[in-house]
Amino acid sequence: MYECTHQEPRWKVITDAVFPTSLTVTGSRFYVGSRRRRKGFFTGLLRQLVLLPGSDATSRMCTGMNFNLAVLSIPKILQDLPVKPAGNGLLKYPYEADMKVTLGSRPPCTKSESGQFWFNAAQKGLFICNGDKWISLLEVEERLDYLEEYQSLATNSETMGIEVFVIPDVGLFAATANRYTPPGSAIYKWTDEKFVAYQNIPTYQAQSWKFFTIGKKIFLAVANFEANERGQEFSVIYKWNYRKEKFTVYQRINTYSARDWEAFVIDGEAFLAVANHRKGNNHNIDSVIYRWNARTGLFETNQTIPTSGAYDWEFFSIGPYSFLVVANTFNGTSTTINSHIYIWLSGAFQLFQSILTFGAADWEVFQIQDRVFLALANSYDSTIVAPNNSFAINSSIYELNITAQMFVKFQDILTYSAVDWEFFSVGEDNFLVVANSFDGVTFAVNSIIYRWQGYEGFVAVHRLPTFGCRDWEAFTTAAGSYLMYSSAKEPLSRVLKLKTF
Ligand SMILES: [Ca+2]
Ligand SMILES: [Ca+2]
Ligand SMILES: [Ca+2]
Repeated sequence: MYECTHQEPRWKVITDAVFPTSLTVTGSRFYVGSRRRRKGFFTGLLRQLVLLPGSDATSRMCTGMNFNLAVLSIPKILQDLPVKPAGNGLLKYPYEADMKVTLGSRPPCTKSESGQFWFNAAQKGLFICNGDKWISLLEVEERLDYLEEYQSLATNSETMGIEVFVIPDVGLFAATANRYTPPGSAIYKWTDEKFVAYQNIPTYQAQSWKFFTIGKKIFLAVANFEANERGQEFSVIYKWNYRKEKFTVYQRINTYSARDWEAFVIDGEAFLAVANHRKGNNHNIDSVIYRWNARTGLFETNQTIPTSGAYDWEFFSIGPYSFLVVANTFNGTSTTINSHIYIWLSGAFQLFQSILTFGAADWEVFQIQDRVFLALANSYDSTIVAPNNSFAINSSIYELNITAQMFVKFQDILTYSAVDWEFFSVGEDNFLVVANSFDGVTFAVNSIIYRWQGYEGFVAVHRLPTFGCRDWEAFTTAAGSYLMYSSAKEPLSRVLKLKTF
């Protein structure tokens, strides 16, 4: 509210009684504080005191202080808040207004609650009802404190990739891309705050899943790395059957050791890109971009792009421009090869920029304010010779330089056969988690969470023991935020809960 002298508070009051859920303060007087000699006047530093209508003490403020400060500290919303006339139409004086503060979970906010307050103790927020919805007056932004193991999920077999998605009015799901054919891969449904097995789908050394929608149609595409029992090699697009509430086969597409699917929309048209890793022993093959044909209801080849051991596609758009970046892992002799960023121009993707990568396994695009970044996961540098470690190498974060119209290296981060980056936010803070999979000796390596610290870039803040870590996914439910990771080396995935304060 205001301060008369600059003193740090040396103590705080902790009440032993629970704050009442409903408190009438009509006719009440509040003594904020007093000092022995100048009884009745508050001196000292007062933090986070909200002035409520009807309790305006401006006229009683101690002398010799800056009046503007007191005005400034009244939340703006309260300054304009009209005090609603009571039933008889007479405008009450502010100090006669009926005040009501409700605790607990979000109470209703209609005309009759207008001007009332809700204190959300769980999230430390004070809200006022404007007759329609709760408006935040003070809200503590959540901050990541630490992580807790939340669910240990035994999977069908080792899991190469996880995809978490929401089907509207149905729920939250996770699809795991599992190694062995029987029983194949699995879809889990978030039930009673845990993932529970929902559907099994036969896959052939599945590498990843991609969820996407076209209008009301809901799809899930799997990248199969191996041929089926009859030697046919294809990846499959599944479609959600609303009636059966299950995914069913929709379209099979010939792929070659497929690693990844990417789904995107350009000018209202839906596309799918597959990362073909190799054909037999040949890693220098075409990856394919398919376009949705609304008439046939099928994906058709739109463009082929030569790739070298393609591992990942990542789509992003900046303003009117659409980009697709590929992670090239291996060209048959070396992992130190270029990966390419393509830009969509006149109906096709054209080379935009090449970046030297080292067994590139993943690109992750993210934005912090108006800055655009690309995080690259480097897994292996084949040019490094023993006793030096080909796995303990830098992964890099690139930033788009608008003037130069290219991505420029922003930061190098030492990683251990990095295979995935995942970007996520908690409150106002931004984070990257890396999947470190192998340090040259063991698969038991820490995966690291980095926090965006502006000028310092990304700074390591949490070390998470993982085993053969393959993929990270971040997701949020009404109950909180979570990270999930899969292991390529054991049939166990884990959900971690983000504890905030
Ligand atoms: Ca991808
Ligand atoms: Ca990623
Ligand atoms: Ca991921």
